[in-house]
Amino acid sequence: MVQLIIPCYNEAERFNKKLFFSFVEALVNVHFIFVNDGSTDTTNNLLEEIRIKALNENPDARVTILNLPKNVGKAAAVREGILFALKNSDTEFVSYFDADFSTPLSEISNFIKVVEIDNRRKAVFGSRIKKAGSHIERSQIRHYTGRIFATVVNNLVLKIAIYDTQCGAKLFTRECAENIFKEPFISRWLFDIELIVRIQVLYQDLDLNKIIYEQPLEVWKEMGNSKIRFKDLLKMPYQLFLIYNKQTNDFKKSGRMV
Ligand SMILES: Nc1nc2c(ncn2[C@@H]2O[C@H](COP(=O)(O)OP(=O)(O)OP(=O)(O)O)[C@@H](O)[C@H]2O)c(=O)[nH]1
Ligand SMILES: [Mg+2]
Repeated sequence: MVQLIIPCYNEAERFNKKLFFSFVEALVNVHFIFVNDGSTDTTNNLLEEIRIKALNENPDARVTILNLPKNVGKAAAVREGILFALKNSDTEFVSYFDADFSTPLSEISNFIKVVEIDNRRKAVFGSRIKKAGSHIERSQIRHYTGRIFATVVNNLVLKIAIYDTQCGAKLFTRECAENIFKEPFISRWLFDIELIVRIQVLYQDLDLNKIIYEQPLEVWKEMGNSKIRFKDLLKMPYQLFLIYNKQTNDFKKSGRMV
């Protein structure tokens, strides 16, 4: 079974219920875990309404709401959701998608396909590649800043080519998730990079290109009302430095120098 975590912070206005229910019918064997991260609006009521409607429409629907008493940020909220999901012995895959559905939930089927087709794959990342045949609607400024960010991170920290580290849609096998979500994250918004670093350390004797698969998304739409604040952007270079340091230490501890 796939456990799909959706972190929600003050999503009462932005959350598109119609869109959510249009996906739900097609997704069998998916357990939705909404993590309400200390929202101060009516997100709690919205999620409860969704849960009841989903059950009314389909008694087998699986929707869980985790209410965190205070706001801990996306990284910690996703981690809470994943740790909760891993307690279920039926869990084969865990995944997280943003609540604005910039990545449509229907993409999850492609994620599962690519991981099932090759059992060396442990992680699938949605990748916003603008190419013929895909519909990636992203503002020019975000596209270009994203490309610069990815290039810097690839060259300085990861030393491998990941086209899109920051896409909010990812899936992991149980075995991988049990390891990489064990420890809390350093950063609120760069935890995707921390996850990649943890994967590098965990599978250091294997070919990382076979472990991580980037799935080009068919559709991705920028939804606006981003919750990343300017203050968060300013913190990113220092957080990247901390992640880099931690990576070096973790490799040293495991006997490998970078
Ligand atoms: N748990 C938690 N989730 C948050 C917080 N802030 C944002 N989120 C969630 O993180 C996800 C992404 O937030 P967005 O505001 O869409 O981020 P974005 O800047 O639009 O990022 P892109 O969509 O990738 O461009 C959503 O599911 C939010 O609800 C927070 O403080 N805590
Ligand atoms: Mg968004």
